[in-house]
Amino acid sequence: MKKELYVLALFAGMATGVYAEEGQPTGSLWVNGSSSNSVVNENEHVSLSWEISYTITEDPGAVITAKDELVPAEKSTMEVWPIGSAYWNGNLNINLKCRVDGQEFNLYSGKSKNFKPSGNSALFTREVDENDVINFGMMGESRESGQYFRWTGTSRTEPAHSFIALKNGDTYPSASPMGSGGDVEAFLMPYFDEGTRTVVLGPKDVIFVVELDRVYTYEQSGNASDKGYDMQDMVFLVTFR
Ligand SMILES: [Ca+2]
Repeated sequence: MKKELYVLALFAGMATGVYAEEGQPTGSLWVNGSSSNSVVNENEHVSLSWEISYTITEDPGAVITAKDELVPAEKSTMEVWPIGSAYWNGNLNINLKCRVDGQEFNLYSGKSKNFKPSGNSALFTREVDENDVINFGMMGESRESGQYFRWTGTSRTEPAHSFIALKNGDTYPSASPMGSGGDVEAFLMPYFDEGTRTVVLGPKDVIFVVELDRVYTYEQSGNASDKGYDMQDMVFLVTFR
């Protein structure tokens, strides 16, 4: 321990003007009352002070485009996790596909009620490169849903673009109960700040809230009693490591 203090005291004397690597803590550590030439002797008791700054980097895992495509910020491992699905009381089938740079994968096909986290394994894991374009396709199997995939990569003004990708701090759409004060499913609550109506996520996460039945919001349809556009028919999380 005494030897460590000796080394630290020397370091303090030399610490002025030290530059740290990017992302590393910066600052100084010094022996109180010492000058830059001081040496701490064995058996001498000293008190240390320090002032260290940490840089917190909030690099996004991926950029969300205006068409809700994801573009990784760097080469990384992408994981897709099911959060929940409240689609026709859970009894009808839903489907989820993913396309990474044109290559298509089937991620889920089954009952709505089974679309939920299961142990520690993701629904889908894939190595992705910086600037890959990642798209998702979502479909519900009711007669009202139209039974076609609603793909990202389409304009948000298209009726079938009935979903949105959101990152930490984003506000939920006003058309959804999360944005307007309606009923929010329990599975979505950990990702929802009720006070601000914003998204709560890790910095490298993206959440998709998806409407699988309707193509028009209440405002668009003009039918205020139609609560079908809830964007909770399929909810999944995409994370980058
Ligand atoms: Ca719905």
